[in-house]
Amino acid sequence: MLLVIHQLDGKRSAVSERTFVMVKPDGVGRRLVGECIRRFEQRGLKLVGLKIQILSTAIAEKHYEEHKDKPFFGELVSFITSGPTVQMVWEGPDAVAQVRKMNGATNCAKADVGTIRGDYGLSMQNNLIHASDAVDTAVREIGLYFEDSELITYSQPDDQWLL
Ligand code: FUP
Repeated sequence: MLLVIHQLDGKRSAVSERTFVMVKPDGVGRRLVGECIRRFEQRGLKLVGLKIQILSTAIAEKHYEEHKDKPFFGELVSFITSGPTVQMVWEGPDAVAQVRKMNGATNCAKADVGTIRGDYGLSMQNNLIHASDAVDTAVREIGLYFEDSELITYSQPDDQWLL
């Protein structure tokens, strides 16, 4: 979802995007929701949608439909539906790629230290957090969890320093 092209100076510009982020049952269970939010906020991203829910099997299967033929699909669906999850939409320049970088590699054991997965996990399945891997994926995933009316547009006093 391309929103605005910010002219940063004569040479640079950044495209503002929205990306979908979900703290998984292990992240909620380990009380890491605040830590995830703190990192994205302090990086300069803007929270424009937020909810907490235990996913139904139907929505979990839809979310992970690209993996439906993989051997780990059943375990993945039962893990993601096993407890509360937090859904968020974050907005900002290059948000999709920046959040993926901040989350780290899928397998926490291989994720760089300094990323959420690299700092708080060691597991492949229990990897704490999900984020969209491309702008079109973000549009699909945001649509799975949020109505348009649940996402807000607003400005903040420090926007001028962050774009
Ligand atoms: P990511 O894009 O980092 O969320 O990872 P993928 O879409 O490749 O995988 C989705 C989830 O499936 C991962 F978060 C963890 C799980 N998974 C496994 O359990 N085993 C695998 O071999 C690959 C992924």
